[in-house]
Amino acid sequence: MTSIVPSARLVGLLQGRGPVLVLTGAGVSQESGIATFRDASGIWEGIDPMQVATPRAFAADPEFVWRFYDARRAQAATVEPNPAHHAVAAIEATGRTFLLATQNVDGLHERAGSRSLVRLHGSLWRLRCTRCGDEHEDLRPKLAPLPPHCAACGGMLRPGVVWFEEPLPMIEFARAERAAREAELVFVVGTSSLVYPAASLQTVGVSSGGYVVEINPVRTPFSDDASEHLSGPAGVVLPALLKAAGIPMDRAA
Ligand code: BV8
Ligand code: ZN
Repeated sequence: MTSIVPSARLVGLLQGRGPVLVLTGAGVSQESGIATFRDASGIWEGIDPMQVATPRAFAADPEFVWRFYDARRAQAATVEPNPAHHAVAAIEATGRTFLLATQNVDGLHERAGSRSLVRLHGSLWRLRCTRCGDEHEDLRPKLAPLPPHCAACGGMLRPGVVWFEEPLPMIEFARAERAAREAELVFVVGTSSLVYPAASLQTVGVSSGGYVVEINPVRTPFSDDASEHLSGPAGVVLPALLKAAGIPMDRAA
């Protein structure tokens, strides 16, 4: 069922105390000004993801790949979390059993106050040494020179993200999968549900009897399986839903 108005059942579940899982993709950062991957002016525009977001691409031309990620870090540093990020943090703040599993690497959920989260595809803000494996957070918006090198061993650093054909972090994925099995209410926000195994989590939610709500301006390959599809931008739909459920948002605008 596609609607812009949440059902009474959804409002009731949101007012309840059952476990909630929120799954997010690039669409939740779109209203912050970060282009999604696949929309018209998406981040992959003119760039084949397989040319920049794979280990082979990095091995072939690390400086080219680093220029792509350095630009994304610089942009993510200049934007702010939007009401969608704040609404997700507000649901967590109710104190009910909660987990956010995000495919996003921009760090905006963390800046909006989300704490109970797993990053399924890593983070732009973490760097990992290709020689000694040291991984650390580096919040500098511009890295120079590119590619950066390890202070400990001089090895070349790579972005701490999960590239295509790389496995997802097992502990994080297992935590998200367990939450999907146990959730009474699952939100699937701003994702095209095309990238696996992340996109399998919403289906686990459905098959485990959860009420799975998709929030997206358009329908996706998952929409037919969703319990409810709220059609609209997450930064509008989520705050309206929280208002209907009487959940306060400290930073709505
Ligand atoms: C793996 C980090 C195995 C880096 C990313 C064929 C079939 C099935 C699977 C495969 C296949 N061939 C290959 C695979 C596997 C592959 C895959 O799924 N490929 C896809 C393309 C078919 N997956 C992998 O390779 C994964 N690894 O399988 O490993 C393995 C196992 C063991 C040992 C070795 C190997 C790894 C995948 C992770 C790749 N890394 N990101 C970086 O960011 O640079 S993927 C990246 O793209 C994102 O993280 C995200 O996951 C994905 C983009 O998806 P979305 O976030 O959904 O964004 P998108 O633009 O697509 O959609 C935005 C949505 O928002 C739209 O629906 C739009 O309508 C909506 N929207 C827009 N505005 C708003 C909005 N919604 C709400 N509000 C708005 N305002
Ligand atoms: Zn090192």
